[in-house]
Formats: sequence, C-alpha cells, structure tokens
Amino acid sequence: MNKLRFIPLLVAGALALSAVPASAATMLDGTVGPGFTMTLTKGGQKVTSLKAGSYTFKIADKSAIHNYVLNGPGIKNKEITGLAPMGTKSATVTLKKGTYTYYCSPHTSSMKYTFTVS
Ligand SMILES: [Cu+2]
Repeated sequence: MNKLRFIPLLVAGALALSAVPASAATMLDGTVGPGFTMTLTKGGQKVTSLKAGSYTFKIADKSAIHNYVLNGPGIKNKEITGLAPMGTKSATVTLKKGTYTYYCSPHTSSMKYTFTVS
C-alpha cells in the first residue's frame, strides 16, 4: 500500500475544514420562574439589543407552570423550555434584524419581553 496515495485526500480535507468560518454561537443565559419573571442576559448584562448572528440560548426553567418561547424574524414561537419538565435546555438559533419577543405562553400578558437585533 502506497501512503502517498492518501496525501491528496488529506490536503483536500484540511482545505475543507479551513474553509468553514470559525464563528461559534454567542452564549446567552436566560431564566424563567420560579416567580412570574423571565430574564435574558449576555455576560451578566440584560439583553436589550444584539447584533445579527448565531446565538445559543441556555435557559434555566425553574417552574413547572412557565415555559420560555422565542418569537421573531425567522423564528416562529420556538419553545425552548416547556411547561412540565424543569431544568436547563439550550437552543442555537440565527437572529436576524428586527424585534424579537420572549414570553411565557400561559402568562403572555405579564411575562413578555422584547429585544432588538441590528
Ligand atoms: Cu408563565
């Protein structure tokens, strides 16, 4: 077996990997419950505006009566955490320019928050 035969494949593989942009999703942290409140923070600061791009929402659901739903351009009422199972769940999404809302669907009137993406 001639090892040289595999070198072109390795080079092609390396090129393919380097062509992928190294853009990891930005981490956002959120909570819902145990009271009638929700949060969304980035590096400990409340999120009010973000740049368009890829984000991972890491949501700690601390109540069995609330959920955490995200809605906005390109994302239609995505339920990141559900009503019954508590715990932490993550979802990676692409945010586009516009206004996004995160809310709890049983309590939309009091648990609804917005942030803008530019
Ligand atoms: Cu709720």
